[in-house]
Amino acid sequence: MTPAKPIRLYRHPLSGHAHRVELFLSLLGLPCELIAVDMVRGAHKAPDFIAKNNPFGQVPVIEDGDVAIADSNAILIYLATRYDSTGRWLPRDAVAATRVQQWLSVAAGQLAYGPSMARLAVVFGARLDLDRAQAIGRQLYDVLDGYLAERRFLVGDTPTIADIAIYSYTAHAPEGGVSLDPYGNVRAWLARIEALQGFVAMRRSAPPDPV
Ligand SMILES: N[C@@H](CCC(=O)N[C@@H](CS)C(=O)NCC(=O)O)C(=O)O
Repeated sequence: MTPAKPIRLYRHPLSGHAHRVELFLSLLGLPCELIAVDMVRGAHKAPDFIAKNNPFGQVPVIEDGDVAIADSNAILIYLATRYDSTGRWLPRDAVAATRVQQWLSVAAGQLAYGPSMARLAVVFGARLDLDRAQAIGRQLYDVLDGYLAERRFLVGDTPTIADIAIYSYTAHAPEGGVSLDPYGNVRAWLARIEALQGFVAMRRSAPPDPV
């Protein structure tokens, strides 16, 4: 199934949350229109943007016809449920679907409060506890590296939206001073995602100066 009109993705080019949606749209081969949200000028808090089912005024948001959806993980669920007829990206089996959700929770938890926030501090100068964010990142990758030692993807033998949700901020973790050098299994998993047909990268930001 394909949408009648291109899906509109409201995003910022340096947002990993938005990138995970852009990546998944591309992997599914769905037509889309990328719309830049001028976050510097506060366009994400404008009433018309909040009115897109987006109560927190954040990117990303998609519009698919008259359906507007905010929150990157919610968008991944929507796109997989609506457009992936194979059921590969979001398995229907109860246990596999639950395992996917487990990683979506990590994406909204440790990944958001760790590598994503560390990058927010370093790249965008956000005033937050960088040491704590970096420590959460290292704890996350200590676990993830062990988990991936025997696995090609996070759930099952083929990629799911769990991999997409964890990918973007992990690939860009070094920009927040969370090095992936110690984590060979994580780096091999990133490479497997980057080898998928339809992969699109997120623009890199300069890594922090070494301390
Ligand atoms: N839970 C949201 C988080 C999205 C998010 O944090 N977006 C950031 C940009 S990466 C944002 O819009 N920040 C502005 C704000 O929170 O006011 C999701 O998964 O989409």
